[in-house]
Amino acid sequence: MKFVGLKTGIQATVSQHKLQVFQWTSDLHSGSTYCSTIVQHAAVNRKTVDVVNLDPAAEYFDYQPLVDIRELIHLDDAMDDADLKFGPNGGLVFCMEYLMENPDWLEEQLGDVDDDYVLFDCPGQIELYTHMTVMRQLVELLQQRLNFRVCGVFLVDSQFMVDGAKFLSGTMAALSVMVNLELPHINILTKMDLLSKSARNQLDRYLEPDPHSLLGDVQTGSKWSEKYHHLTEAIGRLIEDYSLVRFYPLNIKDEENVTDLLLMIDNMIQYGEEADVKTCDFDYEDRDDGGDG
Ligand SMILES: Nc1nc2c(ncn2[C@@H]2O[C@H](COP(=O)(O)OP(=O)(O)O)[C@@H](O)[C@H]2O)c(=O)[nH]1
Ligand SMILES: [Mg+2]
Repeated sequence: MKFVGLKTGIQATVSQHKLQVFQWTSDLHSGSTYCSTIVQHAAVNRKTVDVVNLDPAAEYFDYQPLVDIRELIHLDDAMDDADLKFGPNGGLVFCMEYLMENPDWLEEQLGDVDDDYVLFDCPGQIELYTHMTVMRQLVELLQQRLNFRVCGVFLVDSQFMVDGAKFLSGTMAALSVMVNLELPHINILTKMDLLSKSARNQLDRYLEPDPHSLLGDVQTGSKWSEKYHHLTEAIGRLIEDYSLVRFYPLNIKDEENVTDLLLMIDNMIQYGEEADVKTCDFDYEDRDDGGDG
């Protein structure tokens, strides 16, 4: 097996039957670290995970990319062009659309990815995932033309989730992405290693969200929160009643934590289900114990 995957991310695998997984993460700065963590973790377990860099503005990452969008187009190409004159956000969207206009390039660069497990390290701009169509087109390309099995991995910085209002807004962002992409999806809280003990305790209260507990935190006594109290309450209840959004806290320094996460993703994309059982020949030592066995 080989594997394919993404940051604001996509994780994808391919099997002999052209099963592929796509891991995809939208986040506030953790995506490339996530990808290299998974690559290193896989290597320790003697598995190969490839990473495709899809961030046209990437300056640094700690893995050897299988494919790098910057070889097709760099953000600077869109921003420096005298005719295009894009700023950073428009330029980024232009680059992603340019990629979608060149699917042959991506296919050729990926090469023969049968059985591969690939991470697609995506740019972090959230609008690409919440309401634009370009990432959805990319997912469709991977699924339909390249036969990947794709899973969206949405990375949210845990440091931005430790108060009630921020947690609600992070949850709504995750929900928008889930609805827009219609993919098997996992939400990850990153940088758990950086949280203080009290912040971690605060966050724990939200991981099994109790809308009353959230609301208690959101009510600041401001005019705004009084006015929209019922709306906030309704959103909290909706999220809880329908188990719409869950978060997986990830500490990249905890091997077991990473293993559990990968197992969860493997289950979602049914990775390994078609793998053959490995057989191994043993040389049994001659036993001359004279027994009857
Ligand atoms: N301690 C810690 N630092 C992290 C973690 N994830 C990212 N960082 C740091 O945050 C910065 C940005 O991370 P990066 O993965 O490049 O973000 P990207 O822009 O989304 O690709 C880097 O300095 C990383 O070392 C994490 O889980 N723990
Ligand atoms: Mg990056």
